Amino acid sequence: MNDVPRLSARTLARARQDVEQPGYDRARVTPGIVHLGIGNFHRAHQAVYVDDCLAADPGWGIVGASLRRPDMRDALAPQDGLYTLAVRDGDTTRARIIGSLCEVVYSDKGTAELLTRMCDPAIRIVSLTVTEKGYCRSPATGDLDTAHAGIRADLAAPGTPSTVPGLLAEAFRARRAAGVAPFTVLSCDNLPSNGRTVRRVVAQFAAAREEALAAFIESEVAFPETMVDRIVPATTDDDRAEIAALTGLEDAWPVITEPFSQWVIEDAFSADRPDFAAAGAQMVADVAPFETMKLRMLNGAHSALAYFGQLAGHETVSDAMGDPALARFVAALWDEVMPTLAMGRNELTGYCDALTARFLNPALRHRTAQIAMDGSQKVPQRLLATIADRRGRGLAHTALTRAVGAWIAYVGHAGGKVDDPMADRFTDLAASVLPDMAGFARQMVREKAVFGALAEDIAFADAVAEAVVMLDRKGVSAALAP
Ligand code: CS2
Repeated sequence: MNDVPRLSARTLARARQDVEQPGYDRARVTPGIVHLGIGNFHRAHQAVYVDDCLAADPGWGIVGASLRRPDMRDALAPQDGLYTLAVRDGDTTRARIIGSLCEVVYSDKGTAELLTRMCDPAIRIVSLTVTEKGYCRSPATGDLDTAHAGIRADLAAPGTPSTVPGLLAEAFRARRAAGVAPFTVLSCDNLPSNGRTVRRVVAQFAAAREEALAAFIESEVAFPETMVDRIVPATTDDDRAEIAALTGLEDAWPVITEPFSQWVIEDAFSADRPDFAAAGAQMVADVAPFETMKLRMLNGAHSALAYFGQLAGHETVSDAMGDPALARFVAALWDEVMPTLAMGRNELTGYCDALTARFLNPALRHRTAQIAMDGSQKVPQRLLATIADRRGRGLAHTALTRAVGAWIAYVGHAGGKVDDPMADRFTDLAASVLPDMAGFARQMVREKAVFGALAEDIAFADAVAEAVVMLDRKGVSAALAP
């Protein structure tokens, strides 16, 4: 690869002809957005919509922030923030260079530099993809987790915050003190009511500092709800080599995705915003029906495929969905979810067909291990909320219960040592209860932070325990046999 030049502003013109390039003068782009959590998802989603807005208004460039690691900055700084978006569909890959990222900030000495950017009056939106756990909340109640080590540290030293609630509260305090209007907080994470979720943790954090600050945030700051959707697997070295060959430019961190993309945004901003609709986003008054559909149908099935897939030895979502037992299971799961949604049957059937095709896209190689991460943060809104809804209406939920069982069996088989903020707790439970899988399942269901009110439901715990034992004894295919 030595003769392939590295992607940068200087080498951009040397990209192969069929590689799409920024359709605006990058020299005129100035920052208007700070984005917290600059990972692959953001770069394949929001940053692309923004890229499409920059020709009309170059004042919306993005300053990306990594909160934990320097690797994205180190990859993109030599590339002047440029990176390749590779859209894969079956045998074809289309490459496009995205230029909306002005800069990536990260400092191992803390977040002072980031706070300075967040307080710049030109910044009118702070958006986030920090994953479920970045909100430092209890997954079952949605309240700020005041026992969280990062939150405790930020409350003790609020001027040098490191958590998302701490950073946002401090930025609002500083802007207010300087007479600068607040920015809009735009959560792009996969959470129910993501706008209200972030508002709640920020306001609760602020209230623990100073009531007046909390009141200011509650009354002056907009936190629009959004629904985000695009499947974006982690980048591999094979992807890097393939993309360098395709574009003629070496990119240290290209991003791979599917053709599909959807962004539904509540049209309620504190200040101005780019014309996202012109870039294909849907600006609506109520995001909730879209968000519930996406979380329960797409993400619910994704998590189920991830846990069953891991148990059955399927490396990717397309392998798992190609397993007839799992495809049948997903159809049964969707049958249970659909009556809990606001959309009509026809619309939902079309949605299921589209999801099936997306899951089967073999070119994505979306690993089940990646989706299996952070189950304690994902299972509540992806599976348990639907179960609670169906129980409330006296409806059965066999498939949903089995999916929860698959998560617990997956955690149990790993002895609790999974990639999850609650891994220590799960490891303790596993050590005290296993090899009694039924007992482990009952103990897991008692975890209020995950199961909320369902933690008290003995009949539910019994049903989950039965599903886990079946999976453990018979294996996935036999346990799911009709
Ligand atoms: C996935 C999501 O990793 C996961 O948990 O379910 O990232 C999923 O790919 C996106 O929500 C699709 O929009």
